[in-house]
Amino acid sequence: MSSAKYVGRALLISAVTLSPFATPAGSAAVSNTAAATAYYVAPGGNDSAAGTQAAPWATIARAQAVAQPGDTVYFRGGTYRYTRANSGCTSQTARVDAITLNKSGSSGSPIRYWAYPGEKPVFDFSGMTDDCRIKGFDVTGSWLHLKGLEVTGVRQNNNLNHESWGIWISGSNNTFEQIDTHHHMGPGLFIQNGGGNLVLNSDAHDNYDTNSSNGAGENADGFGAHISAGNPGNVFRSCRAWWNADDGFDLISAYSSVTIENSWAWRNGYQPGTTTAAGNGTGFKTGGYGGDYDAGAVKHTVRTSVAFLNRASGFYANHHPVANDYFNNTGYGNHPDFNMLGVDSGGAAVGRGNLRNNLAYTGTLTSNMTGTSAANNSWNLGVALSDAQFQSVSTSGWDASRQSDGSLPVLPNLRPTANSTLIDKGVNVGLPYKGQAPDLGAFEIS
Ligand SMILES: [Ca+2]
Ligand SMILES: [Ca+2]
Ligand SMILES: [Ca+2]
Repeated sequence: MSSAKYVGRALLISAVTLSPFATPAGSAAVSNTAAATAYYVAPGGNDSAAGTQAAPWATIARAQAVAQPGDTVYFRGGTYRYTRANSGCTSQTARVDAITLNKSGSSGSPIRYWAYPGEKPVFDFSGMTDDCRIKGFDVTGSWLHLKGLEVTGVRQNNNLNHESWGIWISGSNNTFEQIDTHHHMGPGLFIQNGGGNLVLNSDAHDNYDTNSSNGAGENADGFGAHISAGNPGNVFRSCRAWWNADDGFDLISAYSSVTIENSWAWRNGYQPGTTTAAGNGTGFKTGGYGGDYDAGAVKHTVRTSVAFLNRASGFYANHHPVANDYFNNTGYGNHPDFNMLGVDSGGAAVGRGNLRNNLAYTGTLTSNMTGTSAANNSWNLGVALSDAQFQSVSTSGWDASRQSDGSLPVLPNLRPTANSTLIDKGVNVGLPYKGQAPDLGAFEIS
């Protein structure tokens, strides 16, 4: 135990020791710290208090100053309002943070910032007046685990910049779980750098950058990763993105491979809640480097995901120079459902993508397929498609409440019937399946 740690704990002798959550599997062998501690933060708390359940702090900044790897900070329900950043704007194009998480946990002993079970802490940045770019959460630390937090309202208070950001990440090996990030003037969650970050069971919606210098709506994606080389292992799993003014998921300018799986994107590219066009409007924008060939291009993977009613493409290669893997996805009513527009080393347009077991239904199904590797997709097989092949083709209800563990709701929407022509028409791509072979699309039925 370090002396600094001892001093911190000595000041908090009444803090509750957290035994059930303190020892993740496998941590005992590597742990050299004292028993993990639980701290508490609440609206109306006091940063001069003890940080206990009975006497909670007021701010996450106070909690970070004390928390050590392995500790858990619980946030009680209610709204945490921010009116100014933790530093001043040095210019109108500078960047400031409402919250800076720059203290890391460690492998097997993350620092946890969790909603108190059954409660909903809301971080509301809509009252901030800083006259420059704002990050709601600026996560530069690593081995952190944020869970159950709602993050809303980051503003652009001038029109000199491309965007502000709800959650901005440059650390590694962090987990963002059951995060609801919405109504920002910029992306909901943006991985600028770092590897091994997991975004799990999280939602990003209704983000709209009305004051962007390059056009209203051009930059507010739901989720994005735009990382440099050497940062593998970023994963978006079971996430949803809807009514974002630009794209649902965006991997432009990512130089390390990213995986998106079990995720849904719909109605992106509009002013939220309307059919008025805004930004690019792609469900899953899976790469690209500004339209140019780039020798540093990497392969991304998008699988078991659904895109529907996006203003532009459901799944879009965005001039990517190499073939990404697109396995077992469902596109419905996008423009088109799958657009594999890539670029070759001479700068010419060419199809790029490895597509297996995908399902495209209604509207224009595909474009720019010449040059791709595409087999066992619904359009290759000539599978007869009709609404009757699905339990439902409803495009509403996809934003239903998640299950208690945060996983996606189980809906009939775009899920094949048990006797659908889509059953067992796929080929083994290494994903689990039922029956004789994988089914087509994002949902394995039988
Ligand atoms: Ca855009
Ligand atoms: Ca975008
Ligand atoms: Ca099957």
